[in-house]
Amino acid sequence: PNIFVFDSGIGGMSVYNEIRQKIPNANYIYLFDNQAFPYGDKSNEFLIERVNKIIEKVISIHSIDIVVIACNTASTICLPSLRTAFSIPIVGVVPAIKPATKVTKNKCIGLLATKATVQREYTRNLINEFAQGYHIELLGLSELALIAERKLQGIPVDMSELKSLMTPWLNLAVIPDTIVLGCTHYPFIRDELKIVFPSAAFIDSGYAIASRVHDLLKENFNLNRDDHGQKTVSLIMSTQYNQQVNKIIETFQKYNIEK
Ligand code: DGN
Repeated sequence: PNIFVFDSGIGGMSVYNEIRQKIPNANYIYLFDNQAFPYGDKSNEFLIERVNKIIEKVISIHSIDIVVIACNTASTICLPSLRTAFSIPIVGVVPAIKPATKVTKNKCIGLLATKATVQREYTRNLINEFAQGYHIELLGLSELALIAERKLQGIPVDMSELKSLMTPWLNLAVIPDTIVLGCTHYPFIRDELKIVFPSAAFIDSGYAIASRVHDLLKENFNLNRDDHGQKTVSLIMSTQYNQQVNKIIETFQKYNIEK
């Protein structure tokens, strides 16, 4: 199968890595929409139009079997309209609220995401549907995705900056014991976040998304790992060329991904 994964930046790579582990015998196309980074600051209308255009364009050039919007900010606003506009399967990434309720002991869950994601009706509905009886602390930050992007480009995370960004939670009477990484960039700074919240469990959506993609594809494709030893071919695309693009491609290569 041909799997198209995209995000505003490198965040979707955390999702891509999970899918690739689950489905090694597939062709992957990864697009980072760096021209419009960060999605977290964009209007709903902009994002809906942008994501529509990207999918339309890519599926008109490449034969794609499934689209993965590896971005919570885009998924929580675009999914409903995309599903009516396109007939190919589209999988989105949304905050893992439900899994977090299975993990928390003190019933206090933190949702860390972009400002846009924490404000979305979609997110509110997820909380109402799956987390009744739990206390949910929301923290929407625009800086964290950039900190993760920088880390993957070799710039270490400034721990005092990270700690000060987390002050609202560090000052709480009850600190969340389970933190949902509601932005696909954040798994890349999980280690640093663990230093700030040493006893918290961190939950991201990567594994669940990989399973969903697998389930949707297995109807039409033989995804058996030992099947035919087909080599994974990855095509990496960006929407703008700048100096960071080469860095990002280097990062992909570190993950053994072909150009
Ligand atoms: N990686 C995106 C997400 O999961 O929300 C957003 C990153 C961004 O563009 N700010």
